[in-house]
Amino acid sequence: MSPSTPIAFAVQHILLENGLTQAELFEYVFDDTALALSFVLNIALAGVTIMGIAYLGRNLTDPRAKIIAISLMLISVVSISSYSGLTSGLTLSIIEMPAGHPAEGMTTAGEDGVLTMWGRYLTWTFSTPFILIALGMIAGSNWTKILTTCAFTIAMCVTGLAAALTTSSLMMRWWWFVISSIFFLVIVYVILVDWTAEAERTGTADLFSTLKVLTVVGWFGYPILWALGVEGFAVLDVAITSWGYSILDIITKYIVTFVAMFYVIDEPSAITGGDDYGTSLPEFTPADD
Ligand code: RET
Repeated sequence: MSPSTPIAFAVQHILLENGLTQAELFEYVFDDTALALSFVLNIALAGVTIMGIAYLGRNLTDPRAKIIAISLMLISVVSISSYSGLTSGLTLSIIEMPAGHPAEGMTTAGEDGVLTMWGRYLTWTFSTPFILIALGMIAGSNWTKILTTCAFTIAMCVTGLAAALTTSSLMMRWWWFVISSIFFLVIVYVILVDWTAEAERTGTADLFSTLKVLTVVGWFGYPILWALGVEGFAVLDVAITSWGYSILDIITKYIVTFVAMFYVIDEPSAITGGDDYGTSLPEFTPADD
């Protein structure tokens, strides 16, 4: 079967090129206790968060409050899958860096190349839209803006994946990084300008400003870590980079989730949609046949 997209082709090519078997990668992860812990801690936290939301949200009745709670839960559903992929060695590869890269010529477990956790970039494609759906709904924004940020975060993550997997040229790796960063700035703009103003009108400004700081500050950490980590200037080693991402994930996912969830469970009027929410013709009662 031929791959349908250039990204799929790149992933397939790199996987075939990678000399280590999945079992060897699995062993490599568990030989490095710090690296393994950075994955396993997140599996545990995602599990606790999923159960926490199920418990806290058990009495929710309002449809809007429920959508927010489900979006929050889906962030951790993606996360537990993402970290299971990394832990099992399924979404890791040893990738040779292009000429001129600071990690050029490095070896990992006897193989030429550096350990690349490409599963992270892939799974952010699925988790970050749920963060933005929850934030946008809390701000009281409209679906045009919410879906715009979702499209841009998907574009940001896929181009970030391309940056990590490009082995042909150093310049092209950074070019992908630049495109991804531009998409990222679109999201930051919507959060800081549009949603901040909308949250003020909606009456959720207090909660939104806490979530905004956690999200914007936390999200800026990812490109900084990418640039400093083994993928970029290689100032930080793989285990430190991995811990960095795991800590950022704790802030941008689990802490954001619980801050939002504790507000939503009271179903304040600034959050709720009422019985007619989602009906195309509110107060329309179908006639009996
Ligand atoms: C990359 C590298 C390319 C440039 C930029 C990046 C930004 C990544 C971000 C990730 C956020 C992830 C979250 C995950 C939670 O599940 C891809 C690192 C701008 C902002 C919040």
